[in-house]
Amino acid sequence: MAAAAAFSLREVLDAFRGCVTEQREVLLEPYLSGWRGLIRFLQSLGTVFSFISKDAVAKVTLLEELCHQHRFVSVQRMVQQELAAGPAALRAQPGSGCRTLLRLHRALRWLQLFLQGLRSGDSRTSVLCTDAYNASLAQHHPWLIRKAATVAFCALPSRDAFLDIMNVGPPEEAVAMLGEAIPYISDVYSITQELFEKNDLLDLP
Ligand code: 1Q0
Repeated sequence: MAAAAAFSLREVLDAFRGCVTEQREVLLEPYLSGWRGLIRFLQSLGTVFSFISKDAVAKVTLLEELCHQHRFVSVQRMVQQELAAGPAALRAQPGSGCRTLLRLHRALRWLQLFLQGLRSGDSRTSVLCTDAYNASLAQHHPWLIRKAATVAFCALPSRDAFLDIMNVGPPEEAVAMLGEAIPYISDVYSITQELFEKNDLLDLP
């Protein structure tokens, strides 16, 4: 059996870099491929995290299917098309692209904060991860999920192991690449945030 492809931060960086067009649209294909790369990383951390990776895979797969079916190219087009039938219809649709993307979008904020923490040099990855989670996703999760997530974070590898798994060479290079990746991820995050805010979609059930 072929070994699963190793995680490479370079690929994830390239995907997020390729997301934003000159017109400041967020392209779904590289966005979802960035997430696929991150999920691969999460899967390599062990079964403690599989309840998280399963949810992420389900969301990415659903969005890939919707993109294929409806030819959504960008997040902007998806919002526009899904809103065409009116906001009430969109709110009543549990499998919409918008509500699904919103979940990943909130997780992107977690990622942004977590990577900033990793870059800062703090070696306590589980603390960094918990702080990033509490400042982002946690407010959208019920108690049981918050509890399970916090327990799983205790199983995170050390900062050195993290930098090593990024597969970009020595720690200094990995840190430099984090510095390169964060602005792209932040850009994608803020464009999407503004779009969802403008269309009153930030609390889609
Ligand atoms: C490295 C540690 C990973 C920690 C991930 C932090 C996120 C914790 C999220 C816990 C989610 C629990 C599963 C279920 C959640 C759903 O209830 C929730 C809402 O969905 P719905 O349909 O019920 O309304 N789903 C979500 O909020 C989406 C969560 C997606 C999480 C995707 C996380 C992917 C993480 C990738 C690892 C990136 C590591 C980056 C480090 C790279 C540098 C080496």
